Parts: sequence; C-alpha cells; structure tokens
Amino acid sequence: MTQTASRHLTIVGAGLAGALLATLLARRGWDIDVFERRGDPRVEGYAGGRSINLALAERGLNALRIAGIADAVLDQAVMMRGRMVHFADGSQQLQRYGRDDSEVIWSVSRGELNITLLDAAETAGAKLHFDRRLETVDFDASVATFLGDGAHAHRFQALIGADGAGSTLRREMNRATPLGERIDPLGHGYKELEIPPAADGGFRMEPNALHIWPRGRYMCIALPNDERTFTVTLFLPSRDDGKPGDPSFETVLTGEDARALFARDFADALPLIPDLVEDFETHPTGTLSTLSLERWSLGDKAVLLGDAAHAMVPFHGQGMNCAFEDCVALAEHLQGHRDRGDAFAAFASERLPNARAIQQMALENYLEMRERVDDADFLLQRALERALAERHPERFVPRYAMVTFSCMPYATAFERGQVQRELLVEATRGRTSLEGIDWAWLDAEVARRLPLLAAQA
Ligand code: FAD
Ligand code: 8RB
Repeated sequence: MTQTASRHLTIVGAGLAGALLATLLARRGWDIDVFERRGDPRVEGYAGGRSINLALAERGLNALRIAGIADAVLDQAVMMRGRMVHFADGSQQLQRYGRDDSEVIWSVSRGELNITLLDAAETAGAKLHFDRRLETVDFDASVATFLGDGAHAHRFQALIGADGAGSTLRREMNRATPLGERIDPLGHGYKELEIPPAADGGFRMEPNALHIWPRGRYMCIALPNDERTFTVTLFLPSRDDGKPGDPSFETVLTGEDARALFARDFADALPLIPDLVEDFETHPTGTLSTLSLERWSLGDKAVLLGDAAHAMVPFHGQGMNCAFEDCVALAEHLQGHRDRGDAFAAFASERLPNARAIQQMALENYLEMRERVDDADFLLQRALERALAERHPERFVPRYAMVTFSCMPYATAFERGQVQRELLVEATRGRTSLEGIDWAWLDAEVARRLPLLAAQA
C-alpha cells in the first residue's frame, strides 16, 4: 500500500516498546524518529545502575522473533521452569509452569534487552535522539517541543507515545481532549533487594525458577540474573491495618525493621541478602497502580501504547509482554490501513479490551501468588486443572498457560479462564481429594462450555 508523504512517524520514548516499535516500522520502510529523555545507555551505562530483570514470556518472545532478535535476547536469558515456593517452615517446592521445557519463562536484564533493541532499531534505519524530553505538544500546529541542551521544536506528522506510565504525551493529549483517564492505586508498594553470587561465583539458590515467599497479605519474589545474582522484590501493603504483626511500609520503615521482618517471615532468604539494611534504606519504595483510558488516540495525530496506555500491576509479569504485543499490532494496522487515523482507531479497538483483561488478571494473580499457593482448596483445584488439561488439551488450558505460553487474545484467555474456574469450583466443592469425581459429567461439561481452541482461533 502506498502512503506517499505519510510514511514518517515520531516515537516518544526509546524504552522497551519504543525501541521495538521503531525496529518493526523501520524494517517495513517507515521513516522513524525516536526521542528519548535519558542518555544513550550504550554510551553512559544503563540509568539506575542496579540490575533489574523481567520475565519474558511467549507474547514478548513472539514479537522479538518478528523483529529478528529473539535469539540474541535468549542468549542472555535465564530459564525459569516454575515457581519455587518457599514456605514459612523453610521447606521449598517447585511448581512447574508448563508441561515441559518448551513451556517456561525467561529472566532477562532490562538494561541488556534495551541495548539489544536500540541496536536493532538503529540497524533497521530508525533515527534515535537521546537526552530529548518531550515537554509540550501543539496538536493544531503539529509541533512537539523537546528539552535537552535547550528547547527543540519538532514538526511531526504523528506522535506515538511509548513514554511509559508517567507519559507526557498522554498528559498533552488529555489537555487537548480528555482521554477518560482513571488511575487505581493498588495500596501495596515494593522494594528491591539483591542476592549477590555465592563465594564460589555461583547462584545462591536454584537459578532456573521464579522464587516466591507467599505470606498471606504480602510476599517476596526473586528472579535470577545472568550475572548469578537475584533481584528480590518485597511487596507489602502501603498502609498499616492496625493488626499487630501485619507489616506495611508504614511500620517497616528502617533497614533494621526490614531485617526483623525477614528474620521472622523470610528466614531462609535473610542470610542470602548481605546488604539488606542498606538496600532497604537506599532503594526507593515503588508504588503500584492500574492505569486505564477510554481512548488511546487523538485522530491521526497521536496514539499511545505500552505502559503509557495501560500500566498494570506486575503480578502476571506481562507489562512488557503486552507492550511488545501492542507494537506488533500497531505496526500491522499501520501497514494495513491507508488512513493513519483509521489505523490508530483499529489498533485501539483491538487492544483496549485485551489490555483491560490482562490488567484484571494481573490484579488477580497477586492473590494467587501471595495467599493461594499453599491453600488446600487451591491445590485441589490445581490438581483437577492439571487432570482436565491432560484429558482435554484442545479445550482446557490453564489460564496461566493461556496468558503465558500462547498468543491468544488476553480477553479470550480471561473469558475461558472464568468458565474453567467455575467448573473447577463446582467439581471440587466439598471435596478434599479427586477421588469420587464424576468424570463423565465433567467431560461433558468441558465439551459443552469450552469450544475447541482451534475453532475459536
Ligand atoms: P518503558 O519501558 O518505561 O519506557 C518508557 C521510555 O520513555 C523510557 O525510556 C523513558 O525514559 C522514556 N520517557 C519517559 N518520558 C519521556 C518524555 N517526556 N520524553 C521522552 N522520553 C520519555 N513486565 C513484564 O512483562 N515482565 C516482568 O517481569 C516485568 N518486571 C518488571 C519489573 C520492574 C521493576 C518494573 C518497574 C516493571 C516490570 N515490568 C515487567 C513491566 C515493564 O517494565 C513495562 O510494562 C514495560 O517496560 C513497558 O514498556 P514501555 O516502553 O511502555 O515503557
Ligand atoms: N514490576 C513475574 C510472574 C508470575 C509468577 C507466578 C510475578 C517486580 C515490579 Cl510479581 C511478578 C511474575 O504466577 O508464579 N511472572 O513474571 C514478574 C513479577 O514481578 C516483576 C519482576 C516485577 N515487576 C515493579 C517489580
């Protein structure tokens, strides 16, 4: 399709989504400028310094394959086969995520991933401009102003907002026409701590797992880094609930408070985190919220994607994966529509319901991770879920697997997940084991309520 004179796009933000989108579009012949607030991490080192890792799953990996960089990223990744649950009594149990090593997630370093993506974008022909922070946008004049050694006016045809949860483009679009923005704070925050390598240079815990310490109203997790460290994240309620012994960021204030909390609740992790007190006091406490908008685009002038459009809580490990899926979808809509405004609108109407679905599933996964992993009813439902998935692989796929190991629309995973959960609850009600389950009835209900996956795709 020819789009003379309108093959130019300006991307705001060279984070994960911005750099990937630039690659996808530049490879298809688009003329791309990317403006990034920070310096070039390939020159200055990755801002923030600390090693932060992310879980990469099938949706993100699929997008990286399309961009031709999946192998380069996997080379630096650590495989995570399942959850390693650390119980309060010190025992541990690996709960596999998938059927075998083809169903795993990957821990990747944000800094290294961003660098791989920036190299790919440049190789594809995108022009990257660092130390350029979007400040204001005049949509009538089609001029954006960027700051960084002075003010730079940039004439644009269209702006794509990949500038993250605190998006300036979103703020500017909202000023022009309200986007129907809503921010729902979770009421829980997080703190990152580090487990260094062991004295012999190896990992101090099982490397091929995502570690979870579920403790009811709060939890810790840890992801491996390829430098043989782990990044530990402590999630706690922000406010105190008044019950003695329930920790929150209001009561766990100092590094010593944190050490006491670990000694009581995460005793096996405490000796692995030598700088716990210092880490706790020097690292900022992060806040978590869900951002939703009713509209993502402004005519043919601007569109948002990734965290700028739909920041979510982290508990499904899908923020980046979803942002990458957005990039593939937007690139396809831009190729497929003659009119750019139509492409933006079609992109938003495809992705908005899917973003809502993963945002909701991410909220639900916090409960599952922090309190349900060691609950008897939950474990029985889990056992039945595995049995049904084996009996009906073409119909019954655990929700976690639909989200993590497939690229079916999130909204479909959400809907099928509801039906499956109802079945699991009905079939296990009042039971303590799978003995005596009415398999004939269950098999018939599965066939009746869950259409064949191939038929739905
Ligand atoms: P970002 O990656 O945040 O990029 C935004 C970019 O825009 C940045 O480079 C920023 O400097 C730039 N920018 C901002 N404002 C301006 C401006 N005014 N002008 C120019 N540039 C600007 N997701 C997962 O899928 N799995 C995980 O395991 C996971 N773990 C996470 C762990 C942590 C600690 C955090 C914080 C997030 C995690 N996420 C994870 C979520 C994931 O990081 C985000 O969903 C993803 O980075 C979104 O990509 P983005 O490009 O939309 O935003
Ligand atoms: N943002 C993850 C999962 C699901 C694991 C499971 C959960 C930390 C901030 Cl909390 C979390 C998952 O259900 O067994 N997969 O990947 C990543 C997670 O947290 C990331 C590291 C994180 N994201 C602000 C902190």
